[in-house]
Amino acid sequence: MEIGIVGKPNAGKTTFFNAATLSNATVANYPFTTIEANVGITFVKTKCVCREFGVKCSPKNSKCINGYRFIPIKIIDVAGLVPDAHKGRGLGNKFLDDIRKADVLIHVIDASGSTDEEGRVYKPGSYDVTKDVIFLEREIDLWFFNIIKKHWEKILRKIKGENLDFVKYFTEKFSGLGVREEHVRKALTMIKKDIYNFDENDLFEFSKTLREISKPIIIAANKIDIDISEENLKILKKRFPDKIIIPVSALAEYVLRKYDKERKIEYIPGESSFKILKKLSEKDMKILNFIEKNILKKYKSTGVQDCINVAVFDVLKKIVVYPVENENSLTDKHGNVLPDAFLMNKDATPLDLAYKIHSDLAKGFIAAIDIRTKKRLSKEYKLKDGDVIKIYFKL
Ligand SMILES: Nc1nc2c(ncn2[C@@H]2O[C@H](COP(=O)(O)OP(=O)(O)OP(=O)(O)O)[C@@H](O)[C@H]2O)c(=O)[nH]1
Ligand SMILES: [Mg+2]
Repeated sequence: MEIGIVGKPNAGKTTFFNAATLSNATVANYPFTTIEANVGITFVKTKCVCREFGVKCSPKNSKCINGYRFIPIKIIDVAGLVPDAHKGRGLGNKFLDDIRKADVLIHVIDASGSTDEEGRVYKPGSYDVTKDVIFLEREIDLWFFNIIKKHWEKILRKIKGENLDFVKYFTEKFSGLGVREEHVRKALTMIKKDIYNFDENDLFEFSKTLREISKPIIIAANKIDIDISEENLKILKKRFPDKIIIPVSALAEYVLRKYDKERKIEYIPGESSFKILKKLSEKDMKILNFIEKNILKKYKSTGVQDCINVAVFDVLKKIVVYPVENENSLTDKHGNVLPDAFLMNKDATPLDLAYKIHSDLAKGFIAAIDIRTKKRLSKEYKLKDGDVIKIYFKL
């Protein structure tokens, strides 16, 4: 699973990345600060099942803080994209190749309207923020389209000549773009036209639809801490009622996580409050008071964790499943309690879970038990969010 961060220069992508990963990649108030992609690990947050079972977790593949399970996922921050990047403007869009495998994109926009489409700085409110949404999605769609277009004629010749299955062959060809068979099938049903009769417009529509399915975009309306952003957020939501738009202050989240790490405060990512742990300087207090009043009280969180959670749970519809070896102590063979939390697709089965743990486990799969009901589950049972499962197998 990978999340890609995209947006025009200077929108706050790297600040978002640093907040989400607590890294120190370079941030600056000028365009094209980032040239090489930053790759890191962030965490999706879910209520852990430990409280329900009354146990204390000792997680291995994830972490548990105050009853919340944090599961790692890869996140990538790339260079800014400007209009006509697909024609080579700015840094072009070659760097989009860095996010070709991303399952979902977070589009960071400067909701304060203080940067133009090239990332040049102006007075807050002087730039129409709705323009970003349109141009950026178009650039990404054109990038996707151009990759597909380059191979299209050859693909059609090949499947016709060798009588191959289009969906299978196409998916194989573009698996590097994170495209799966079900994405291609869905895009084809939505286009409702014979692939052999596609003109350029049809191919663009098909590529765009496939991009929307295989790389959905959510919008992080960043710099929400700047006054005018509140008004712009309303404009964005009105203009794009079907899009997911989340108010974000990447800078505030970065400060809170950093202060938590320095033990100045206790802060759990995504929460609406923090606890001050010691006497702080006047400057620190001023910053924290500002964040509390203008962001946490108003929007319930800084929005960074929300973006990651919405991307993983609402958009990609992932569920969390906990495999254990001992159904009584909920441990693995080393005594770790609820050691692993796996992100699975919503229609995954116990056999899929076995594969995720180890292919040997899947090969020798006998049965699975739902720890809550102690009932035996069929191989085809559809796992549910929060399931705790024991798998029986022979080697
Ligand atoms: N007020 C405010 N400023 C922010 C926020 N996030 C980022 N910034 C500022 O916006 C400027 C650009 O931030 P970056 O994170 O470097 O932006 P970027 O999108 O990675 O920029 P490029 O790498 O140049 O494309 C910096 O001055 C940041 O401090 C925010 O939530 N609030
Ligand atoms: Mg950057």
